[in-house]
Amino acid sequence: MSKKSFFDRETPFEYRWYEPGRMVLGKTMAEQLRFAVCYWHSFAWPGSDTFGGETFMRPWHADGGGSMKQARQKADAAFELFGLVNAPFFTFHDRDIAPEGASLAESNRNVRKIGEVFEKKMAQTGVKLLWGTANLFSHRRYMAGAASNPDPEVFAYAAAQVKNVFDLTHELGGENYVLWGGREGYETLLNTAIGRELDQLGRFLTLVVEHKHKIGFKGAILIEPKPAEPSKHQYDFDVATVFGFLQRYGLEKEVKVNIEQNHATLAGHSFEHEIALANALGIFGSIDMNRGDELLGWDTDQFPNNLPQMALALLEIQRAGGFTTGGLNFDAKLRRQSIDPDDLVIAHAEAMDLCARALLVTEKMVEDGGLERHLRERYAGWDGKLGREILGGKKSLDDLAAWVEKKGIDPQPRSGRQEWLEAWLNRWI
Ligand code: XUL
Ligand code: CO
Repeated sequence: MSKKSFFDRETPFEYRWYEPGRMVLGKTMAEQLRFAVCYWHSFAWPGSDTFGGETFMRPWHADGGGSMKQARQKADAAFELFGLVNAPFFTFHDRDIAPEGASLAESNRNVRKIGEVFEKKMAQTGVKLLWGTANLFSHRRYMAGAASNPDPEVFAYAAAQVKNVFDLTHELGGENYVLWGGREGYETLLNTAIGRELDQLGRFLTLVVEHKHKIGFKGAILIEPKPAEPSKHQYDFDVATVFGFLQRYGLEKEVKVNIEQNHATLAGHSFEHEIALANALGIFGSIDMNRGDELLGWDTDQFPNNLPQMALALLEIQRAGGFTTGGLNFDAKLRRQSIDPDDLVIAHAEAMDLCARALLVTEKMVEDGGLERHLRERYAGWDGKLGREILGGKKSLDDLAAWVEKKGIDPQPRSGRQEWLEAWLNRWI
């Protein structure tokens, strides 16, 4: 008798690592990971790329899609998937969930009608909304940007669209509102006034923050950095750039970041760098847990499958104190040949299972405490008298010059011990 293997399609898929109720580092796995399924890649994208059209043939895309009946069918399929993989949260753009109408008023009504469908389904299933966002990049009116558009009427239109989806996010109990830059960037300086466009963006974000306080939204507003694509140069390049922008417009206490793995690597950073920096700057919010392809220089939005990388990212999230309003969103799409409905289930479930496994790796690293011990020793001097006086502003350049001369010190280099630390890391994988 042959043993059932992973490759028997009838073998039911089971989580091997993800146990939602298991305690890990003081919280349940479900509370630590706060998984979210995104609407856009999984239900709105038909499998097209620049060279070819639809491959998935979802029923709600038939005849060009676009009817409200199909939007409802899509919502049924979406909530069925959330239930199948036991995902506690979802995320959406307004245009993913409902078709664009003949006017903004009609588009907004369409979004609101599906919002009512969501409200019922959320109450029935217990699935919650991690974040909502507006699609300010697909329609041709936004080809030169939304808030950064040279035409203030486009700014106003985008503001009206954001108001509708932000209000809906609030009414659905969404825990965050996200702004990804879309086409807020440029192709050529020959037609772009950067200073003006940044001021426009700063104004737009200020309006969103004011609206948050007006409606009493208790969640976080998040910007999602990305260095390029669709624009050659995106204004929200990376975490450091976003922080500088927030400071310039006085919003660094109001807005945090949603960090995406593939956006980090496109900006020339590791995922964990971006999370660590956001934590250091006090703006860590949430993550989009997908990966790129090492050989491709664009945003491939693949489901995560690199355990060491994921463990390092989750370690930085622990160092940031874990998620508060944020969570772990799979902004990830199937490869376009993965056309069976169960491919969608397996992709999410396998990604969730591997995240759970990565969390267990992180648990071992945190409990061992080796890394923190090493860091404490490495920086111990800064907790001593000299370090505290320097940082406390008690020493001028003159003072330090006199002190070095008087003491006759000659600081000796110490090993950074990188290979030893890498060996330490590999013990837990
Ligand atoms: C685009 C991207 C977006 C945001 C939401 O690269 O990541 O889907 O996550 O607008
Ligand atoms: Co994203």
